[in-house]
Amino acid sequence: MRSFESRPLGRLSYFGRVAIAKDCGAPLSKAAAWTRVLRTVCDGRRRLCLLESTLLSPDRLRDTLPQTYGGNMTIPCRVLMVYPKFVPDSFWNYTEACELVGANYPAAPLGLITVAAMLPKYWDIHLVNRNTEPLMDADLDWADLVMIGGMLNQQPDFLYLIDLHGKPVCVGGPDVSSSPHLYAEADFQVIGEAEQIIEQFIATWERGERSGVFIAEKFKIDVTLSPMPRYDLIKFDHYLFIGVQYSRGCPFTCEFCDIIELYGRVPRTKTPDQILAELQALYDHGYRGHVDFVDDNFIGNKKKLRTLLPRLKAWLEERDYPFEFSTEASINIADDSELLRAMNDANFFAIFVGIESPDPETLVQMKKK
Ligand code: B12
Ligand code: SF4
Repeated sequence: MRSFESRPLGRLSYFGRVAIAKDCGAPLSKAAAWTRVLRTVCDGRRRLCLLESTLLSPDRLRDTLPQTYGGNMTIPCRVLMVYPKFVPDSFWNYTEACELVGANYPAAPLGLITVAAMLPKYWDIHLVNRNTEPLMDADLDWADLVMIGGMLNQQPDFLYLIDLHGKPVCVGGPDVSSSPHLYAEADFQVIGEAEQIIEQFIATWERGERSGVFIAEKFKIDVTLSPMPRYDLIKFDHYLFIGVQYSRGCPFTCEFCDIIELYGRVPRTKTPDQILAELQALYDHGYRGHVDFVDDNFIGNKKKLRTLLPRLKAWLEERDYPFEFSTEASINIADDSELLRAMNDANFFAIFVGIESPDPETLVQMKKK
């Protein structure tokens, strides 16, 4: 009866019927349920698991499980997510614009909060954006694992953070994916879009291993399966705007741009329902105002965009226009007045356009005729 399956049980533990509950004496709000399978009976059609549940305080749970089961259990993990400082004096810090409206930095770290949504629900996550708030020793002391992500202009601070505290560090994001060799000192590297490989990292961590490199197959992520970002982790009043991502990838090939290397040439889009759910989440968290569609090229797939825009318009109307939108798109948007009108109707007030070159030959090379 007491024979015990030693495979990871974390996800199993929330299903099935609790047979025996032991009291650890801690108040319920401070206790965590650790449930294990005592016996599995299978009649060919159904599987019945007899579970034993023990209430332990979170600290005892953390201390007890790895010793008892050789690390072969899913246990809570305290994750400190850090967004490194951007280099000072970058035009893109929009320092004066931020000062004007009392924000600390233009945009929230959407990559990190998207990854946060992929981590097990029983992991605790604390996010520190070094561009908006200080990173305290207490944050690092608290953490079991530090996860850092960022882009090229964060590289100096990113590299500094890797060695800061001797805690295991997992790195990812665009700069790590572009230049993994620079981040070789990190214990774990997640290269590419995380949706496909984060499970491998989690499994490795939960097996008790403390290093690894995980490489996503390029451009294979179905973004319709990307989870709802953890908007609850960000402090809205720190930012000029909040990002939402509709698509990844761009059909052009501007030679200075990392997009096609990082996200591919075939734009992959989320569904209208998915985008409206993300906006609804922002709305429910109380956010109002400027939302930026952080797509590489918002009009990369015009056909699909045309189905999204009327839905966006209707959604805004029903809620009395809580958001106004901006985005990035290639200049050929200027040829499509119908699309521009639909974007205007959906409350887009600004489109960021890059003029790559005034030279027609160069434009032809970039597939921009
Ligand atoms: C919005 C945006 C901005 C915003 C700021 C965003 C912010 N949060 O701070 C603004 C407009 C200010 C900006 C500015 C710049 N940006 Co910018 N920006 C973007 C853009 C369009 C979207 C970013 C985003 O939110 N993505 C959505 C999330 C979900 O995607 P993601 O971050 O890639 O995250 C995924 C993976 O990378 C991974 N991941 C991410 N983080 C982590 C962390 C861990 C631990 C793990 C495991 C995984 C992981 O998992 C996620 C899910 O798959 C990207 C392009 C892009 N498609 O991402 C460029 C991009 C990041 N920017 C880039 C650049 C170069 C710049 C500038 C230097 C512009 C310039 N040319 O001068 C400036 C620098 C800013 C500064 N302050 O100095 C490059 C970075 C290239 C690189 N190799 O690092 C990109 C990729 C665009 C490009 N043209 O190549 N940017
Ligand atoms: S159009 Fe923009 S996103 Fe596309 S390749 Fe050129 S610079 Fe990059």
